Amino acid sequence: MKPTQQNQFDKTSFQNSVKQHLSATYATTVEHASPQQWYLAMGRALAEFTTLDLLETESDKRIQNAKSVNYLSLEFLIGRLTGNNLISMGLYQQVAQAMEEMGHNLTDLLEEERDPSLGNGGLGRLAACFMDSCAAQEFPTVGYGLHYEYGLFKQSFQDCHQKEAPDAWRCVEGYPWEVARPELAQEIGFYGHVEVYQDEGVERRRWVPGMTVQSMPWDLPIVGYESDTVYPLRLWECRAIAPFSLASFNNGDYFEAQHSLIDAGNITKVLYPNDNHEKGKTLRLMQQYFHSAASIRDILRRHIQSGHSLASLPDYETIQLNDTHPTIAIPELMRILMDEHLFTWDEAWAVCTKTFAYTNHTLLPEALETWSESLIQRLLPRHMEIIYHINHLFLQEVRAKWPGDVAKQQKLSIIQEGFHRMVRMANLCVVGSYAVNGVAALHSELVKRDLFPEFHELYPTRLHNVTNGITPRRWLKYCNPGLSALITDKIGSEWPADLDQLQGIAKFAEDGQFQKQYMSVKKANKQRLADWVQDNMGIALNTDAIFDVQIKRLHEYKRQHLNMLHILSLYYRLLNDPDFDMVPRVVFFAAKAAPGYHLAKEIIYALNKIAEKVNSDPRVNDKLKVVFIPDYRVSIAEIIIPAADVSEQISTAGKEASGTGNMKLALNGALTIGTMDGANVEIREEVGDDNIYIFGLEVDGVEALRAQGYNPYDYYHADPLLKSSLDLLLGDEFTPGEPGKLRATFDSLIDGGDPYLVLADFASYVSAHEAMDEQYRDQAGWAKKAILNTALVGKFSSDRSIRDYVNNIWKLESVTR
Ligand code: 26W
Repeated sequence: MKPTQQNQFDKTSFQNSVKQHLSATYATTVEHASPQQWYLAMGRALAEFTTLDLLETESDKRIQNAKSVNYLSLEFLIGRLTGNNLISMGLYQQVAQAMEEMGHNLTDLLEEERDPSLGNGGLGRLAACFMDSCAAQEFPTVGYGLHYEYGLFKQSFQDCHQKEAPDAWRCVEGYPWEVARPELAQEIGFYGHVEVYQDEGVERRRWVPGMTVQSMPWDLPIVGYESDTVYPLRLWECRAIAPFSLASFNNGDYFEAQHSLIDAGNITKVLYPNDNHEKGKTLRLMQQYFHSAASIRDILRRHIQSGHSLASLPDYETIQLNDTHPTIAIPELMRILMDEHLFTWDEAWAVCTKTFAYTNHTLLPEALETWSESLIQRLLPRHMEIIYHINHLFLQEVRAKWPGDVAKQQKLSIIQEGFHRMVRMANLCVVGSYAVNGVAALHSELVKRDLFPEFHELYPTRLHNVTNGITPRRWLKYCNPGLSALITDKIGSEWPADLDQLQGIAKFAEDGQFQKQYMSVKKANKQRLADWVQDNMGIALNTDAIFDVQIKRLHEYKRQHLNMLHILSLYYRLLNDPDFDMVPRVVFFAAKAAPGYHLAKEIIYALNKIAEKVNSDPRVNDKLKVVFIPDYRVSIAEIIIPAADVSEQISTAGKEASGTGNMKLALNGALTIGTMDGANVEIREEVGDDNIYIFGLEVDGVEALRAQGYNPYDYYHADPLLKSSLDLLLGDEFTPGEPGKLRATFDSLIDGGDPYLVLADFASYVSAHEAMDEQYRDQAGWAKKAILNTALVGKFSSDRSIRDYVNNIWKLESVTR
C-alpha cells in the first residue's frame, strides 16, 4: 500500500509551507535562517501531514470499534524522528529534492535534530520499535509515556571520567513533531485521605486527595511504514493546576503562591537514569502514579466516548505494562471502577484481570521493584487499601492450593513482611494480569523456573514468551542505505515489511561478486564511522582493522570489563611476545553509567585511560586501538552498527534478559561473539553454529560453579595470560607516575569475589576471539558468514514480536486505512 502523502505531495506548496514556518513560527527569513531553523521549519511543515493523519486515525469509527493495545511505558527511546518518518511517509526523495532546490542538503538538515532520549536503554528502545511495528502492521495502538523536560543525561569525559550534563532535548523552540492536546488534560491527585460514606445502605469509599496536579498530553506521531496510519505516542507533562493560589497571591505572598507550581513542575522534570537498579525515591513513585493515572483516565475516556460500556473494557482495550514501572495502574483502575463507577469488587476485578498484561525485562534482584508500604500509604492511601484487599484474596487462593504452607504464603505475598514492609510490584502484576511474558526463550524459561515458579503452578497458562525484536525500517533501511540498496537489488523492495524475505540473499553467500559488493558496503560504513571518530575525537583509524563493537549500558553483568581484560591481553602479547601476530583491531565502546554506580564509572575511567595509552603507544604499531565514543544514543548507534565486524554480547549466562543490540548488529552483518544468554541463544539457532562465536559457561555451568564455591584466585593463579593482563591494572602503565589508579576493577574481580564470573570465562573468550581473528584473514569466508547473518535473522523483526503479542496475548485485529 502506498501512502496518500506520496501521491498528493506537492513540492511547491511544501516549500511554501517551510518558508511560512520560517517566518511565522521562527521569525526569520530565507536569507537569514540558520540550518537549525531550516530543519525546524521543515519538521513543522512535515508534521502538518502527520497531525492530520493522526486526527483522522483517532476519529476513524473502525478503529474506535476495534480492540486496541495501550502500551504503558515510563520510557520511549524513540531516536530522531524526521528521517525515519520521511521513510515511512515515502517522501524521502521528494523532500530531499524540495530542500535541495531551496539550497539545503537533507542529510545535513537531519543532523540538526537532537535525539529525544526519553529512555535509559533496552526497555525504552524496545517500546519505540514496538510502536513502529504496531503502526506498520496497523494494529490499533496508543503509546503512553512521560514528557520529561530532561531526558537521559548527556555524557562527556573530563580527564577520562564520566561527566553528566542535563539534556533539554526540546530546545527553546520546541520539538517540531510534537503537538499539544490541552483539551485532553486531566487532574491527578496525590496524598490526602479516604472517606467512608453510606450510599443507599451500601458502604462506599472515596479518596480525597491533598494535592492535585494537571496532566497535559503531547502527541508524537508514529507513522505506519508506507501506510496512512498514524498512531499517537502520548506523553504526559505535569503542570500546576492554577498558576498560583489566588488567596495567597492577594495576601501579597507571591512566592508562597508559586510553591505548588514548583512542586508540580518537578514530577516530569527528569528521567531517572538508573537502568536495572531501583532506588525507591518518592518522586519516582509520583512519576509512576502520574503516568498510570493519566493514561488510565485517557483510555477510559476514549472507551466511553466510543459509546462502549465500562464492563466491556477488555473487549476493546488491552493494557500492556512495560515492566513493573506502571503497576500502580492496576489498583488505579480498580479504584475508578469501584469508587467512581460503583462497580462491586468482583465486577471491577473481572475487568482488571482481563485487561492488564505484564512484560518482565529483568531477573536481576536489584532491579525488581518494591515500594515501601508506608510511602504508598501516605501518597496513595486508597490504592494501599486496594492492594491489601487484592493480597488478602490472593493469599486465600495460596492457602487453598498449599494448605498450611506458611513459607509459600510469605514468599508469594504481595506484601513483603519485615521491619519495613514493602509492596512487591512484580507479584502485584502477576496477580492482576491475564498474561505475563519474558522477552526471549531462555529468559522466559528462567522466569518460570526461578522467578515465578509457584505462580506458574497456580496459573499454568499465564506465563508466555515473546522474543524481542527490532524495527528493520530504522535498523537497516534507514541506518544502512548502502546495504539496503544491495539487498533490494537482489530480492526487491518488500523486505522492510517482511524481513523473512532476507533469506533470499542466503543463496548469494558464496557468490564472489556479491561478497565483494557486500564487503565494500561494510568498508564504506567503516569509513563513515572512522570519519566521525576523526572529526569528533581526533583519532585516526585504519578501516582494514577488525571493528569490534560493544555498545550498551555500562553494567557489571554485561561485562565490559571482560572485554577490557581481552584488550589488556592483546596489549600484553603485543609488547611481550615477538611471535604474536594479530589482525589489526579497533575496539569500540559506547556506554553510559548510572551516575550513582561507582564501579561502572571506574570501568569507564579505566577504559579511557587504557585507550589513551594504547592509541599513542608506538610499540603496538597501530595493531590495536581503543575508542570509547562519548554520549551513546540512538543516532550514534545508527553510525556504529552498520560499521561493525564483531558484536560483543558477553553477559554472564542467565543475566541478560534478551538484548536487542545483538539483533541490530547481526542484521547489519556483524558476527557475534557471545555467551548462551538472552536472545543470543535464538540468534545462534537462526544463523547456525558456524556463523556465530559462542563461548563461556552456560546457565547450568554458572550455577554449578557457584554451588561448588567459585574462587577467582584459582583462575588468576592458574592462567599466566590472565594474571599478566589483570596485573597491568595495578601498576602505572596507563596512569604514569600514579600506580593503582585503575585498581577498582581488579579489586572487584579478585577481592570482591568476581560476582559475574569474568575470570571463569576469560580463557574461553580469548580463544573465541582468536578463532575470529583467524577467520578474518580469510575475507571470503568472513563475507559468507556476515551475509548469512543478514540473511537469517528475519525472525528478529519487531513486526514478528508484535504479531506474537497480537496472536497469543492481545487478540486483536489490524485495521487497514
Ligand atoms: C527501576 C529501575 C529499573 C529501570 C529499568 C529497573 C529495570 C529497568 C529495565 C527493565 C532494564 C532494561 O532495560 N532491561 C532490558 O530490557 C530489554 C528489552 O526487553 C532487554 O533486551 C535487555 O536484556 C534488558 O536488560
